[in-house]
Amino acid sequence: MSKWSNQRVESTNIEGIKTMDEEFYVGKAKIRLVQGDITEVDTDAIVNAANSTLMGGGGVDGAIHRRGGPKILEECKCIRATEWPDGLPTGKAVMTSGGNLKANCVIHTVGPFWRGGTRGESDLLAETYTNSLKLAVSKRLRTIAFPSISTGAYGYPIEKASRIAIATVKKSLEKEDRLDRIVFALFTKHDLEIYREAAKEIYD
Ligand code: AR6
Repeated sequence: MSKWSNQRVESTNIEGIKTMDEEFYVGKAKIRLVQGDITEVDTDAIVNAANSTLMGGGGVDGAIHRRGGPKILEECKCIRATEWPDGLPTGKAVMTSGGNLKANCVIHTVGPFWRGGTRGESDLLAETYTNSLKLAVSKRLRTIAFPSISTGAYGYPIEKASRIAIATVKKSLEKEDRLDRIVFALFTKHDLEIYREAAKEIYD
């Protein structure tokens, strides 16, 4: 049986601002909702909200390649040349090293572009989380950080996306107990609040 409990813990975010982050548990796995830049997170892997070219872009993708350096792009090119010559399909996930990042690895996944919700977007978004977690487990990683996939340039409404993100991670952790810590690194206070509400709704 998985246990879900939560507590607020005081911490200092990247701007040095004291915030009350939220912590939740599914079994032994800790889920933290934090506000900040995912490139600062020191989990084993951080997840990149990439596009199917794997050649970089704006938002989280741009930040990860900037901070991580050229090694990540080189490895992405190699993946394109070998595994995915036509591009990484939406919902799938691949891994590179973390270059100069604190995280050892980057898991690149492609979220769905929001087209009104009738083109299978919710299932595809859920797949990005399950495939990223499966990949992390298959590589024996213990800790992973997610951004809010698809809710920037891809326009997925964050109220809907946050519920899918939280519910999918919970479901995966209930099946699979080899992960110790999952972090949601939300860029703005507003995004963090929305994820908090989603978590409360799903688990309370
Ligand atoms: N750390 C954490 N979250 C961030 C960061 C960061 N450094 N930067 C932005 N966000 P987006 P998408 C938030 O656009 O919607 C790229 O060009 C941001 O506020 O990064 O999946 C790719 O190459 C938002 O809430 O990803 C693709 O072409 C969330 O991360 C396309 O954008 C996701 O925004 C993918 O779009």
